[in-house]
Amino acid sequence: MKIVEGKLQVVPGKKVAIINSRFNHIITDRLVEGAKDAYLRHGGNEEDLELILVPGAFELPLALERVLASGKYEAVCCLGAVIRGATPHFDYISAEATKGIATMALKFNKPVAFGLLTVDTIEQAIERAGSKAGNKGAEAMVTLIEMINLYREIQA
Ligand code: INI
Repeated sequence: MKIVEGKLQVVPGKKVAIINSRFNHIITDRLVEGAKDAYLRHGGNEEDLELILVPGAFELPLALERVLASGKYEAVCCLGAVIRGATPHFDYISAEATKGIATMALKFNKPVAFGLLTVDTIEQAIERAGSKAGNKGAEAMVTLIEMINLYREIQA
């Protein structure tokens, strides 16, 4: 049986964008650090990586649409952190961001990684931004690298 899967090696010369949400930046800056570190450790060049900042998670799909429509990027890693508060706001923001990111990935048929934390507490966010539960930004970037290579394998 032939197995088709993506390598964990950055494709040289292809631009990759990170879109990060500034809201809860104490957390999301750590996700960017993790994503950048993963990209470089898997053979990427810093010049091929661009960071695009948006105000909050709700804006992630809006910027993603523009970024993918520009045709400049091979793939996009979306990062952010939605932390539950006392009102239903969390549910609306996290649902719209999640649905919007998936919709844009399918519309433009490009690899897109989902590195949006949706957590109940700040402690859960800290755990996932470079402490005891790892760094979800790094995990999202590794997934993105695999999917870039998988798309190429399937197209070939
Ligand atoms: N944006 C986030 O990224 N995380 C949050 O936890 C959050 N909360 O809780 O409000 C949040 N809100 C801002 C939102 O994403 C938009 O930027 C804002 O509504 C303006 O469109």
